[in-house]
Amino acid sequence: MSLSPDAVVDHVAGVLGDLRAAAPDLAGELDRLAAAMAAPPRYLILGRAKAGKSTLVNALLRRRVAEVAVLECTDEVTVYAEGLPEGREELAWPGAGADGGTGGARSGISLRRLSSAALRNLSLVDTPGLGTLDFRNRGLVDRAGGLRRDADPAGPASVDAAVYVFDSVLRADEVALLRGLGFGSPATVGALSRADEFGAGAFGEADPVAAARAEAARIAGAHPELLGSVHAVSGLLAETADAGGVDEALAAIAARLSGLDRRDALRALESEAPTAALPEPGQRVALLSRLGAHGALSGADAAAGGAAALADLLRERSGIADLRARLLGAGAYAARLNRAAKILDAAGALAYRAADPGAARAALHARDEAPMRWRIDLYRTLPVLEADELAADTAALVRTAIHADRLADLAGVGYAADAGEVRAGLAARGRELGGILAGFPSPAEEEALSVLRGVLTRAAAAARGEIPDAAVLG
Ligand SMILES: Nc1nc2c(ncn2[C@@H]2O[C@H](COP(=O)(O)OP(=O)(O)OP(=O)(O)O)[C@@H](O)[C@H]2O)c(=O)[nH]1
Ligand SMILES: [Mg+2]
Repeated sequence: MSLSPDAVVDHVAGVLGDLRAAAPDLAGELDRLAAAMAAPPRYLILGRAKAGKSTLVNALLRRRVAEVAVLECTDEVTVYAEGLPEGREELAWPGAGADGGTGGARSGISLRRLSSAALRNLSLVDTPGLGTLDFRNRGLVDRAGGLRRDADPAGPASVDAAVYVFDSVLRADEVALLRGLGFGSPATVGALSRADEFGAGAFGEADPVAAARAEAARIAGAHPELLGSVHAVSGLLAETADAGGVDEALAAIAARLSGLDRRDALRALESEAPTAALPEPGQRVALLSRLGAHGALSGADAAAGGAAALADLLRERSGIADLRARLLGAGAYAARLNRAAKILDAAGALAYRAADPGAARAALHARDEAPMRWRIDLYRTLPVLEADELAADTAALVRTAIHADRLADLAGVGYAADAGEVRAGLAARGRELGGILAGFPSPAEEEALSVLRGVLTRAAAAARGEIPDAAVLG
């Protein structure tokens, strides 16, 4: 079984292909849906004002495209997607009518097309900060949060997943926001930003990046229903390393701190007056603005080896590779499940308009038994389950099942379990579901449990050797 994002795309492409064959009159609209399913997953980047969202966008795109500033800065929602010719075009807000709901003024949402290898597998939507002071920006953030529900699934503003950027503890209003986002925790990725400044930052005794990584793991463990993972990142260090901010001149300045006593190096970075290490004022400014104090201190020795060595060190400190792997791996898989549900719904609505609706409906349902389908149907229920504290047990069962790639996962037993233990585990799971159903399940729980029951029944048949494992798992 491959639980890759591509496996989800392939399933939906198969369904749309079947439908196209049965309803050639719908070819144009079905091709549009197929292209939308094939386009890379799109992440909404959300977080408080100044959390480091735009810096992170630049770091992930390996290019300085988003404006970054010390003061509140981003005042538009920008969809970054791969395409040529490069350029910016204004979009209308989904569901807002012909003028984008602005009465002719700027809509506040635009599509920025870039030729970028980074965007081939991932699309990002930068937003103004939550809790922003500017009234207009606040409206934009609210609308951006609604893109999941309102946007045409095949349109450029349709989002599948989110990256929540924050730089300290999650406050109550942020938890409430995350709970209402509706992507499901596997498609909601936390970025604990400014890892280089975490805690006391460069000026404390502890390594700020190590402390941020420990805190990220703690937050992920505390909020499994909100965030599928949390990654400590320094957008600044990643942006400098990957978006062309490191050159030999910068490395030479940083190398001036190499071999210094730590206190002397800190003093050189803090002091506005020239020091022996940094005699020119511009040197200190260059280090602080492009590396920050922690980057300058921890990178000094590497910088003595040149720009490439400094960039490698910054990349490691930044944590960006870990975040990127999540966005392209498990996050992308969940994002694909979200988009698949929307595209299949749109295809279902289209089928009614086919010249031969009966044939179209039959084609649409031809792959209902495909293993990928239960995962799509199950994932649909997850955002509602995760928003309901009373459904936490069901949500946990659903999260496990979504990612199950062996019968043992569905049975809740270890990989070393023998066939008998797997069968017993599946039976125990079935009783567990029965217990939840005998309580007061919510409609979303009933829906999830009915899908899960079907899966467990087939898994039990597979465990008895009556059908192949792949008929259940893919
Ligand atoms: N030290 C450090 N500074 C950072 C980091 N990320 C961003 N910054 C700085 O923080 C400031 C704000 O960064 P932005 O990326 O503009 O933040 P934003 O969340 O997009 O801000 P708004 O769009 O105004 O909400 C800038 O001065 C950045 O250079 C980081 O990882 N480490
Ligand atoms: Mg910004």
